[in-house]
Amino acid sequence: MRILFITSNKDKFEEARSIGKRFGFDIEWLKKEYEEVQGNDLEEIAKKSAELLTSQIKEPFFIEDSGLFVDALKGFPGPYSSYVFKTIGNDGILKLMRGLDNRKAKFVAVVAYFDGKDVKTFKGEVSGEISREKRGKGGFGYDPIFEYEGRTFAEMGEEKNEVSHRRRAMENFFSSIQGS
Ligand code: ITT
Repeated sequence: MRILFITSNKDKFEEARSIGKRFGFDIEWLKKEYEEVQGNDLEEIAKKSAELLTSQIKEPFFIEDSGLFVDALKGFPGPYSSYVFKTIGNDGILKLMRGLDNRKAKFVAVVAYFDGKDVKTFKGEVSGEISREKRGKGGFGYDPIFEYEGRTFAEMGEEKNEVSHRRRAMENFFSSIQGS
């Protein structure tokens, strides 16, 4: 089955395509920057942003909104992950975390799918830790500082797609549409 993924982020698309392939879905990229509604809750942001897009895109599509939530920073950058990455970036996060022993963090992804009629959301989460320094050459965004079972996502290559927040959200999404 072919499904349209709307995102401006090529890395997100590549990962989604690779995950989709494992489940027999052919993910097609519609490269587009869309208006992201503001808010504190990823699920609500994804749902409302997809609903806004339905005025332009009439066929079924999905978007996906992700965020990094750091325990010791009370969930920051969370829904502001995109802005924070563009401004202070990984070095800024590492600086904020200097001297902190609680390194716990999670990545959350929410897929919002428009089936031609309604928008439904599917969530995926992965727990890990913020590393003490950037490590690894793969991945994108916060991958060099997000550690999962001893390796950063940037050190995991394709294995990231077996355990990531994106994988988990997409797995929930695929299993819900598989039977329909
Ligand atoms: P679209 O909204 O156009 O899809 P985006 O890059 O703005 O693209 P998000 O809002 O979902 O995507 O991403 C928020 C930030 O989190 C952004 O800076 C990404 O680089 C980062 N991010 C998302 N998924 C990630 C992942 O799997 N690994 C590392 N960083 C990630």
